[in-house]
Amino acid sequence: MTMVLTHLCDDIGTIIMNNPERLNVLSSKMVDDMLQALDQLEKGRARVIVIRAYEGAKVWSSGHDINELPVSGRDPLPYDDPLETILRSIQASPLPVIAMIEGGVWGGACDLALSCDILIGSPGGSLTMTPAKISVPYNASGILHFIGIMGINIAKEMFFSAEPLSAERAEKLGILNHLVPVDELEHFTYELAGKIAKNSPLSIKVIKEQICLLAGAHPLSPHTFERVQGLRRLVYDSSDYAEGINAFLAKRAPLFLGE
Ligand code: LCV
Repeated sequence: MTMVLTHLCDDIGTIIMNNPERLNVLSSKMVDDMLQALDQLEKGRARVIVIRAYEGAKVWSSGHDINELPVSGRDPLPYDDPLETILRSIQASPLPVIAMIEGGVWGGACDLALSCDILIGSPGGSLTMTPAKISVPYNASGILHFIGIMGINIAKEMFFSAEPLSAERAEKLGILNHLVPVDELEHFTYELAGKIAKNSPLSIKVIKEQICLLAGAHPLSPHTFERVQGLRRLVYDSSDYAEGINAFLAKRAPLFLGE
Protein backbone atom coordinates (compact mmCIF):
# COMPACT_ATOMS: atom_id res chain seq x y z
CA MET A 1 0.00 0.00 0.00
CA THR A 2 1.56 3.31 -1.08
CA MET A 3 2.28 5.86 1.61
CA VAL A 4 1.86 8.83 -0.74
CA LEU A 5 -0.78 10.13 -3.12
CA THR A 6 0.47 11.80 -6.31
CA HIS A 7 -1.48 14.27 -8.45
CA LEU A 8 -0.73 16.38 -11.55
CA CYS A 9 -2.99 19.28 -12.51
CA ASP A 10 -2.20 22.38 -14.61
CA ASP A 11 1.50 21.46 -14.69
CA ILE A 12 1.57 21.40 -10.85
CA GLY A 13 2.61 18.09 -9.29
CA THR A 14 1.51 17.22 -5.76
CA ILE A 15 3.01 14.62 -3.41
CA ILE A 16 0.78 13.99 -0.38
CA MET A 17 2.36 12.15 2.57
CA ASN A 18 -0.54 9.90 3.53
CA ASN A 19 0.18 7.76 6.61
CA PRO A 20 -2.04 9.22 9.37
CA GLU A 21 -1.64 6.19 11.64
CA ARG A 22 2.08 6.84 11.99
CA LEU A 23 1.99 10.61 11.52
CA ASN A 24 3.74 10.51 8.15
CA VAL A 25 6.85 9.05 9.72
CA LEU A 26 9.68 9.09 7.17
CA SER A 27 10.11 5.32 7.12
CA SER A 28 12.10 3.74 4.30
CA LYS A 29 8.75 2.79 2.69
CA MET A 30 7.44 6.38 2.86
CA VAL A 31 10.72 7.67 1.41
CA ASP A 32 10.73 5.06 -1.38
CA ASP A 33 7.19 6.07 -2.34
CA MET A 34 8.13 9.77 -2.25
CA LEU A 35 11.19 9.16 -4.44
CA GLN A 36 9.07 7.29 -6.98
CA ALA A 37 6.48 10.09 -7.00
CA LEU A 38 9.20 12.74 -7.43
CA ASP A 39 10.78 10.82 -10.31
CA GLN A 40 7.40 10.29 -12.01
CA LEU A 41 6.51 13.99 -11.77
CA GLU A 42 9.97 15.12 -12.94
CA LYS A 43 9.65 12.86 -16.02
CA GLY A 44 6.12 14.09 -16.70
CA ARG A 45 4.63 17.49 -17.44
CA ALA A 46 5.09 18.96 -13.95
CA ARG A 47 6.74 22.38 -13.86
CA VAL A 48 6.53 22.75 -10.04
CA ILE A 49 5.92 20.32 -7.17
CA VAL A 50 4.03 20.75 -3.88
CA ILE A 51 4.85 18.42 -0.98
CA ARG A 52 2.11 18.34 1.67
CA ALA A 53 0.47 16.14 4.29
CA TYR A 54 -3.04 14.66 4.13
CA GLU A 55 -5.87 17.11 4.74
CA GLY A 56 -6.14 18.32 8.35
CA ALA A 57 -2.87 16.75 9.51
CA LYS A 58 -1.90 17.79 13.05
CA VAL A 59 1.61 16.48 12.31
CA TRP A 60 3.07 17.25 8.85
CA SER A 61 5.64 14.52 9.49
CA SER A 62 7.07 13.02 12.66
CA GLY A 63 10.52 12.66 11.11
CA HIS A 64 12.85 9.71 10.72
CA ASP A 65 11.30 6.40 11.75
CA ILE A 66 12.86 5.86 15.14
CA ASN A 67 12.26 2.12 14.71
CA GLU A 68 14.65 2.18 11.76
CA LEU A 69 17.51 3.92 13.53
CA PRO A 70 20.46 1.53 13.59
CA VAL A 71 21.51 0.00 16.88
CA SER A 72 24.42 1.73 18.66
CA GLY A 73 27.82 1.71 17.07
CA ARG A 74 26.64 2.62 13.59
CA ASP A 75 26.02 6.04 12.07
CA PRO A 76 22.27 6.72 12.46
CA LEU A 77 22.25 9.08 9.44
CA PRO A 78 24.67 7.62 6.87
CA TYR A 79 24.91 9.01 3.35
CA ASP A 80 22.66 6.27 1.92
CA ASP A 81 20.04 6.55 4.67
CA PRO A 82 16.55 6.86 3.06
CA LEU A 83 16.01 10.26 4.74
CA GLU A 84 19.32 11.62 3.43
CA THR A 85 18.46 10.30 -0.03
CA ILE A 86 15.15 12.16 -0.25
CA LEU A 87 16.76 15.36 1.05
CA ARG A 88 19.37 15.27 -1.74
CA SER A 89 16.74 14.36 -4.35
CA ILE A 90 14.57 17.37 -3.49
CA GLN A 91 17.54 19.74 -3.38
CA ALA A 92 18.79 18.40 -6.73
CA SER A 93 15.40 18.30 -8.42
CA PRO A 94 15.29 20.45 -11.58
CA LEU A 95 11.78 21.50 -10.51
CA PRO A 96 10.99 24.09 -7.83
CA VAL A 97 9.53 22.29 -4.79
CA ILE A 98 7.10 24.00 -2.39
CA ALA A 99 6.54 22.64 1.13
CA MET A 100 2.92 23.28 2.13
CA ILE A 101 3.12 22.85 5.90
CA GLU A 102 0.27 22.39 8.38
CA GLY A 103 0.84 20.98 11.86
CA GLY A 104 4.05 19.95 13.56
CA VAL A 105 7.27 19.08 11.74
CA TRP A 106 9.69 16.86 13.66
CA GLY A 107 13.36 15.98 13.39
CA GLY A 108 14.52 14.97 9.94
CA ALA A 109 11.18 16.17 8.55
CA CYS A 110 12.40 19.71 9.32
CA ASP A 111 15.36 19.02 7.04
CA LEU A 112 12.92 17.68 4.45
CA ALA A 113 10.84 20.89 4.62
CA LEU A 114 14.00 23.03 4.51
CA SER A 115 15.21 21.07 1.46
CA CYS A 116 12.21 22.45 -0.41
CA ASP A 117 12.70 25.74 -2.25
CA ILE A 118 9.72 27.60 -0.79
CA LEU A 119 8.03 26.94 2.57
CA ILE A 120 4.45 28.02 3.23
CA GLY A 121 3.07 27.38 6.72
CA SER A 122 0.08 28.29 8.85
CA PRO A 123 -0.35 29.56 12.43
CA GLY A 124 -0.20 26.78 15.01
CA GLY A 125 2.42 24.85 13.05
CA SER A 126 5.92 24.33 14.38
CA LEU A 127 9.37 22.97 13.56
CA THR A 128 11.13 20.86 16.20
CA MET A 129 14.67 19.55 15.84
CA THR A 130 14.96 16.41 17.94
CA PRO A 131 18.48 14.93 17.67
CA ALA A 132 19.39 16.10 21.15
CA LYS A 133 16.11 14.60 22.32
CA ILE A 134 17.04 11.13 21.09
CA SER A 135 20.80 11.51 21.39
CA VAL A 136 21.50 11.54 17.64
CA PRO A 137 24.55 13.51 16.49
CA TYR A 138 22.79 14.64 13.33
CA ASN A 139 25.19 15.05 10.42
CA ALA A 140 27.43 17.58 8.69
CA SER A 141 25.32 18.16 5.58
CA GLY A 142 22.19 18.62 7.70
CA ILE A 143 23.82 21.00 10.16
CA LEU A 144 25.33 23.06 7.32
CA HIS A 145 21.87 23.14 5.76
CA PHE A 146 20.30 24.59 8.93
CA ILE A 147 23.11 27.14 9.41
CA GLY A 148 22.79 28.27 5.80
CA ILE A 149 19.05 28.83 6.09
CA MET A 150 18.54 30.20 9.61
CA GLY A 151 21.98 31.29 10.85
CA ILE A 152 24.13 29.82 13.59
CA ASN A 153 22.31 31.12 16.67
CA ILE A 154 18.82 29.93 15.69
CA ALA A 155 20.26 26.60 14.53
CA LYS A 156 21.98 26.17 17.89
CA GLU A 157 18.76 27.00 19.77
CA MET A 158 16.75 24.52 17.69
CA PHE A 159 19.29 21.72 18.06
CA PHE A 160 20.18 22.37 21.70
CA SER A 161 16.67 23.00 23.08
CA ALA A 162 14.72 20.54 20.87
CA GLU A 163 11.86 22.92 21.58
CA PRO A 164 9.26 23.71 18.87
CA LEU A 165 9.97 26.82 16.79
CA SER A 166 6.50 28.24 16.09
CA ALA A 167 5.43 28.88 12.50
CA GLU A 168 4.89 32.51 13.49
CA ARG A 169 8.49 32.87 14.66
CA ALA A 170 9.79 30.85 11.68
CA GLU A 171 8.11 33.29 9.31
CA LYS A 172 9.60 36.28 11.16
CA LEU A 173 13.03 34.65 10.83
CA GLY A 174 12.59 34.11 7.10
CA ILE A 175 12.55 30.32 7.43
CA LEU A 176 8.96 30.24 6.15
CA ASN A 177 8.37 32.27 2.98
CA HIS A 178 4.72 32.81 3.92
CA LEU A 179 2.44 32.31 6.95
CA VAL A 180 -1.16 31.83 5.79
CA PRO A 181 -4.34 30.96 7.75
CA VAL A 182 -4.87 27.20 7.46
CA ASP A 183 -8.17 27.60 5.56
CA GLU A 184 -6.38 29.69 2.90
CA LEU A 185 -3.18 27.61 2.85
CA GLU A 186 -4.07 25.36 -0.09
CA HIS A 187 -5.43 28.16 -2.29
CA PHE A 188 -2.43 30.41 -1.55
CA THR A 189 0.07 27.59 -2.22
CA TYR A 190 -1.44 26.53 -5.54
CA GLU A 191 -1.89 30.12 -6.70
CA LEU A 192 1.86 30.70 -6.18
CA ALA A 193 2.67 27.33 -7.79
CA GLY A 194 0.56 28.32 -10.80
CA LYS A 195 2.52 31.55 -11.26
CA ILE A 196 5.80 29.63 -11.13
CA ALA A 197 4.51 27.02 -13.62
CA LYS A 198 3.94 29.77 -16.23
CA ASN A 199 7.60 30.88 -16.20
CA SER A 200 10.52 29.44 -18.15
CA PRO A 201 11.32 25.97 -16.76
CA LEU A 202 14.83 26.10 -18.21
CA SER A 203 15.58 29.42 -16.55
CA ILE A 204 14.17 28.25 -13.21
CA LYS A 205 16.05 24.94 -13.37
CA VAL A 206 19.33 26.72 -14.11
CA ILE A 207 18.80 29.45 -11.48
CA LYS A 208 17.88 26.82 -8.84
CA GLU A 209 21.12 24.93 -9.51
CA GLN A 210 23.18 28.16 -9.54
CA ILE A 211 21.69 29.17 -6.16
CA CYS A 212 22.47 25.72 -4.79
CA LEU A 213 26.06 25.80 -6.12
CA LEU A 214 26.72 29.35 -4.90
CA ALA A 215 24.78 29.18 -1.58
CA GLY A 216 27.54 27.26 0.14
CA ALA A 217 29.65 30.44 -0.04
CA HIS A 218 32.68 28.26 -0.48
CA PRO A 219 35.45 29.54 -2.75
CA LEU A 220 34.42 28.62 -6.27
CA SER A 221 36.49 25.86 -7.75
CA PRO A 222 37.24 26.25 -11.48
CA HIS A 223 34.88 23.33 -12.05
CA THR A 224 32.03 25.07 -10.22
CA PHE A 225 32.65 28.37 -12.02
CA GLU A 226 32.65 26.70 -15.44
CA ARG A 227 29.55 24.66 -14.50
CA VAL A 228 27.71 27.86 -13.56
CA GLN A 229 28.73 29.52 -16.85
CA GLY A 230 27.66 26.45 -18.82
CA LEU A 231 24.28 26.37 -17.05
CA ARG A 232 23.67 30.04 -17.87
CA ARG A 233 24.66 29.48 -21.51
CA LEU A 234 22.05 26.67 -21.67
CA VAL A 235 19.38 29.30 -21.09
CA TYR A 236 20.60 32.28 -23.10
CA ASP A 237 21.27 29.96 -26.06
CA SER A 238 17.75 28.45 -25.79
CA SER A 239 14.68 29.17 -27.92
CA ASP A 240 12.78 29.75 -24.65
CA TYR A 241 15.07 32.71 -24.00
CA ALA A 242 14.12 34.27 -27.35
CA GLU A 243 10.47 33.30 -26.77
CA GLY A 244 10.44 35.02 -23.36
CA ILE A 245 11.67 38.29 -24.87
CA ASN A 246 9.52 38.08 -28.03
CA ALA A 247 6.37 37.30 -26.03
CA PHE A 248 6.97 40.25 -23.72
CA LEU A 249 7.55 42.61 -26.68
CA ALA A 250 4.46 41.23 -28.47
CA LYS A 251 2.42 41.64 -25.23
CA ARG A 252 1.34 37.97 -25.25
CA ALA A 253 1.82 35.03 -22.82
CA PRO A 254 5.03 33.13 -23.52
CA LEU A 255 4.87 29.50 -24.66
CA PHE A 256 7.91 27.87 -23.09
CA LEU A 257 8.99 24.49 -24.49
CA GLY A 258 11.81 23.82 -22.03
CA GLU A 259 14.47 23.97 -24.73
C1 LCV B 1 8.53 6.01 14.79
C2 LCV B 1 6.68 7.21 15.45
C3 LCV B 1 7.37 8.42 15.27
C4 LCV B 1 8.72 8.35 14.81
N1 LCV B 1 9.27 7.13 14.59
O1 LCV B 1 1.01 10.63 18.71
O2 LCV B 1 16.37 14.61 13.61
S1 LCV B 1 16.83 13.42 14.30
O3 LCV B 1 18.29 13.32 14.29
O4 LCV B 1 16.27 13.30 15.61
C5 LCV B 1 16.23 12.06 13.37
C6 LCV B 1 16.91 10.79 13.78
C7 LCV B 1 14.73 12.01 13.51
O5 LCV B 1 14.03 12.56 12.67
O6 LCV B 1 14.28 11.30 14.58
C8 LCV B 1 12.82 11.27 14.77
C9 LCV B 1 12.39 12.63 15.31
N2 LCV B 1 10.96 12.64 15.57
C10 LCV B 1 10.50 12.70 16.86
O7 LCV B 1 11.24 12.72 17.84
C11 LCV B 1 8.97 12.73 17.01
C12 LCV B 1 8.52 11.47 17.79
N3 LCV B 1 7.07 11.50 17.90
C13 LCV B 1 6.46 12.21 18.88
O8 LCV B 1 7.09 12.97 19.65
C14 LCV B 1 4.96 12.14 18.91
O9 LCV B 1 4.55 11.04 18.10
C15 LCV B 1 4.31 13.41 18.32
C16 LCV B 1 4.56 14.60 19.29
C17 LCV B 1 4.86 13.73 16.92
C18 LCV B 1 2.79 13.16 18.19
O10 LCV B 1 2.34 12.68 19.45
P1 LCV B 1 0.90 12.00 19.53
O11 LCV B 1 0.65 11.71 20.96
O12 LCV B 1 -0.08 12.82 18.76
P2 LCV B 1 1.80 9.31 19.18
O13 LCV B 1 3.03 9.68 19.88
O14 LCV B 1 0.84 8.40 19.88
O15 LCV B 1 2.21 8.69 17.76
C19 LCV B 1 1.30 7.90 16.97
C20 LCV B 1 2.09 6.68 16.54
O16 LCV B 1 3.16 7.07 15.66
C21 LCV B 1 4.39 6.61 16.18
C22 LCV B 1 4.18 6.49 17.68
O17 LCV B 1 5.12 5.60 18.23
C23 LCV B 1 2.76 5.97 17.72
O18 LCV B 1 2.81 4.62 17.37
P3 LCV B 1 1.94 3.55 18.23
O19 LCV B 1 0.51 3.94 17.95
O20 LCV B 1 2.34 2.23 17.67
O21 LCV B 1 2.34 3.77 19.68
N4 LCV B 1 5.45 7.56 15.88
C24 LCV B 1 5.37 8.88 15.95
N5 LCV B 1 6.53 9.45 15.61
N6 LCV B 1 9.46 9.44 14.54
N7 LCV B 1 7.24 6.00 15.20
